[in-house]
Amino acid sequence: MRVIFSEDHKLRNARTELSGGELVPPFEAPFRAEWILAAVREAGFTDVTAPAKHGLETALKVHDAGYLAFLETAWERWEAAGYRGEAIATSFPVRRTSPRIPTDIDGQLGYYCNAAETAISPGTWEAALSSMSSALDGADLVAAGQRAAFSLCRPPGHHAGIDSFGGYCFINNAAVAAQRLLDKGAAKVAVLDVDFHHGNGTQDIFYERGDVFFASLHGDPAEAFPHFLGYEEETGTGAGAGTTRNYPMGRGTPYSVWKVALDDALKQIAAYGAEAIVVSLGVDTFEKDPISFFKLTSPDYIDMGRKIAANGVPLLVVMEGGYGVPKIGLNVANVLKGISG
Ligand code: OKP
Ligand code: ZN
Repeated sequence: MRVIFSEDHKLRNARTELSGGELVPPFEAPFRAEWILAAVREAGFTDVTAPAKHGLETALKVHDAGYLAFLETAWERWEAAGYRGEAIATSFPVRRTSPRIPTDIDGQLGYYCNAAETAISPGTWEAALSSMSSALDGADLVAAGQRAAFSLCRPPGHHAGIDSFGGYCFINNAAVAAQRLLDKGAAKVAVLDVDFHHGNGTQDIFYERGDVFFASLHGDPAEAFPHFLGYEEETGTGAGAGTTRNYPMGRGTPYSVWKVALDDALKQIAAYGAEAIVVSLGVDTFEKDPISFFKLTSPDYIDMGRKIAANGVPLLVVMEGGYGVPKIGLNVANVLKGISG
């Protein structure tokens, strides 16, 4: 299985995350990708290539043009405003506000932000582009007939919506990859999100579309980030009616329970008739993850990979979350092993 990885992920190296009222070193940091790459190589996945540089053509089919233009220049505008810290949104258009988009950087930062823990820093845009490029090259490999590929994306993407960033995410890599698979000839694609956190950005992007099925297994939003989306009753609307499935689960969920939801999600994806599956792979379901509350163990990830591959359709695995401990590398490698059989 080919691994697509860009060293430019290192350009996303924020100093701060707003956590518990403090500015702390971000959980989503460069060492994550280094641990994952080392473990994946160690497990025998040594065919690692850097992605080509891609433009925004595909991203513009899943994101708002004004949003992408904002992201591209947000840091320079923040710096030009004379601020000394990183760009953190402080004011948000919640209920009963004007639909107008402000013109100043503070107003736009709040307008386009869905979660304030995530600071925009120098290099964030360039890193997000490189991450998107890894997803696009992976999609192209799968479209060209590969059974499976692994896009080692960083920063992650599944919390980036049509027109918002947050949850460590800027460009929705999995959504861009799914769009690319459609553009290369697939009629129907599924995104299977197994990250601990609900893929609210991906759901937002495809909620009214019938050409992408979205299924997410995650911590119950009543008690976990992203808090405001991911309930069972959200099943899609318009042309997308019936093409969203959510599996919220509670504190302490072990693999024996989690895998029942996975089996159902895979059954739904097969019934939908997806020609390829993009897997939003987060390993923050791990028992030792510092910010999550499921109880998966390292061997569970091998079985997870086996189950996902059993559907028989081509797979693009896109990296999302997983934090804190070097074992995130082993857990990712185990998923790839399970997929490879
Ligand atoms: C990104 B991904 C912890 C609060 C967590 C942000 C979580 C983002 C997760 N103090 N807030 O889905 O792994
Ligand atoms: Zn996550």
